[in-house]
This record gives sequence, structure tokens and C-alpha cells, in this order.
Amino acid sequence: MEEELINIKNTALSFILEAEDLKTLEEVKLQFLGRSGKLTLKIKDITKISAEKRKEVGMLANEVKNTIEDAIKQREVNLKHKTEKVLRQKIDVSNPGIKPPLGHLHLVTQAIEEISSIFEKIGFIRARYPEIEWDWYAFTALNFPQNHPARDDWETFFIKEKPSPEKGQMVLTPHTSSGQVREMERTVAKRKELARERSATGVDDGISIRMLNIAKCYRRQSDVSHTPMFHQFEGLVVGENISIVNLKGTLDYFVKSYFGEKRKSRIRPYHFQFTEPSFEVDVTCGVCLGKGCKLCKAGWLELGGAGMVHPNVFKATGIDPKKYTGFAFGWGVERVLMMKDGIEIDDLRLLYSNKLEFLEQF
Ligand code: FA5
Repeated sequence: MEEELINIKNTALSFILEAEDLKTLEEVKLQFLGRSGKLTLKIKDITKISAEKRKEVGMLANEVKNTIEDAIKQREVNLKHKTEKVLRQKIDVSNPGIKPPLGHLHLVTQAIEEISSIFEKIGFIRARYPEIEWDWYAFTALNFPQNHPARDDWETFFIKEKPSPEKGQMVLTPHTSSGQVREMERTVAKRKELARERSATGVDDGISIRMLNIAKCYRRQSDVSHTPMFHQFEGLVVGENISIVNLKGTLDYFVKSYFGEKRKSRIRPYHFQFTEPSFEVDVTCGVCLGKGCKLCKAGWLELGGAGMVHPNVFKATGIDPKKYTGFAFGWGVERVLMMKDGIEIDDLRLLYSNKLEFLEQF
């Protein structure tokens, strides 16, 4: 009997402590102290035990009952206090609100949107071509010889897939110039499709392209100014009588729109397989504006490549190089971002590091 009373006390105490609200506590009270509660029934049994043991067991039963009642009272006070606190908190209108965390577009996405809208204003149409390309688009049609170092494993990521008999190996495109070939091929195919309509109406607008291809590019490079994945924006303009003057005018327009009126651009002779003549484009440093300082040394910062479309690229895509001319340029989105006033990024890799304390600044 004594052992059973002790068990009832321990079980009741654990239930009381576990009760998380007043309703549960009331149920526990009934379960042990109610009319047919466990302790009440046990106390009734005391009459059945021998007279000499009855007093001792009766005293123990009383003690168990008092302990359970005290524990219930104590828990009741605690739970009431807790509920009042929650209610007070709920209705305290002077409490400051909790602001949900707000994200923002990644710095590179912001730059892509800005670049697109600058070129949109002068009639460039945004295109997006595959990031996984055939050798034909990335190299061959762009006049790269078979032994050109850009095809080397150290520069380009090759994909372990069976090469296409016509288009060669699959690669992660190392530059957006592959989009030039796709755009010219697409335009020529469209013209063929519309040939019947043209002969019926006698109207022929000729070939006219103003494309802006912004996409991811991949190269086996990683240091403070190179990332294995980066973005380029590639402009291509094709038509009759397109000249270097148009190219320089477009570059100046972009530099002034993106970097500000004070910055200037210049072109330097260079070599690319797919443009002739080819140039490197520089922009004056945002700190010294061309005078030369610690940051830029010579006053100019390199933006990227440009040039007049090579006749071999026109031939590869089916455009007559005697009738049409064009220019192209291809620059790194991350690089132009680095050169913008007020944005100082020492290491390009930070952009893709997922370091929130860095990204949240912009
Ligand atoms: C090219 O990729 C040529 N396709 C550009 C071109 C287009 C020339 C049209 C003529 C006509 P280049 O390898 O220099 O050129 O890359 C151009 C720009 O891409 C660089 O100036 C740089 O801004 C950016 N870039 C190149 N590699 C990386 C890299 N690993 N990480 C970040 N940016 C890069």
C-alpha cells in the first residue's frame, strides 16, 4: 500500500509539471483527486487494512494528498502568470514591430539590367544563346584555327560527350561571341524563310542586326580579376555601310551612360580572330579621369574587345561580306561593374562567395 501511494505521488507530480495549460492541469487534478480519482480510491482502501497499520498508512496518504494539492496550486499560479504575460505582449501596441528581412537583386543582376536598358535605348535587342555550345559556334565559325590556344584545356571547359560530326566538340562557352554566329545564322535562315514573301512584294530590307547577347561564360581561370564563371555582354551590328565610326560612337555612348559624362573611351589596335581590324577598348579611370594615379597607373582601364566583323565570319554564316559590314564588342559585366564610380571590389571572386556582409552593402 505504501509503495502504491508513493507511485501515485510521483506520477501525479510528473503530470503536473508537464501540464502546459490550465485545462490540462484541471484534468490531472480530476485524474488523481476527483471522486473516482486514483488517490481518492486508494484512500478508500485504507479501511480494508489492519488496524495497527491503518494510522501509519493514513498519515502517508494525507501527506501524498497535501503534496499533490500544493503542486497543483503552484503550477496553477505559474501557468496563470505565463498566460497573462503572453496576453500582455499580444496587446502591447507600443511594442516596436518586427521588420521582415528584405533581400535585393544581386549586384551582377543589377548591372545586367542597367546595361540592357542603356542599349535598348539605341535599338539593340536582347538575345540569349546557349551556355553549352558546339565548337563550331565558339571557335570554328569565328575563324579560330584548329591549334589556337583558346581551345587548349587550360582555357576552355570541354564536355565529355560524343562530338557532333558537323559542329565538333561540346564546350562551356568561353565567350558570348558564339552568340554572334547564332544570331547571324538565325537572321540568314529567317531571310530564306521570307524569300517568297519578298519576291511577291518586291520589298527587301536587307540584313539588319542590332543584337545584345548577355550570358554566362566559363574559363579555367581564377584570381583577383578572373572567375571561372563570369558574364559578358556582346554587341553585334550588321548592315550596309556600318563603319568604325559607328563602333566608336556606340562605345562612347555606353561609357558616358554607364560611367558618367566625365569618363572617356579610347580604342587601341589589338588582335581577335573574328574581327578585322580589332581593338581593345579603354575607359578613363574614375579616380584621376585619365591623369594617372596609384589605382590605374596610366590613367586608363581596360574594358574589353571590339572590332569590325571579319569577312570569314560573314562567309561561315552565309552573309555576303562584299555587301554587308558590321561591328562587334564583348566586355565583362563584372569588370565594368568593378570600374564604376563608388564601387570598389578588390577581388572579383567576392561577387560569387555568398558572403552576405559583402553583398548586403549594395
Ligand atoms: C573576348 O572574349 C572576345 N570575345 C571579346 C570580343 C567580342 C572581341 C567581340 C571582339 C569582338 P576577352 O578574352 O578579352 O575577349 O574577354 C573580354 C572581357 O571579358 C575581358 O576584358 C574581361 O572584362 C572579361 N573576362 C574575360 N575573362 C574573364 C574571367 N575569367 N573573369 C571575369 N571576366 C573575364
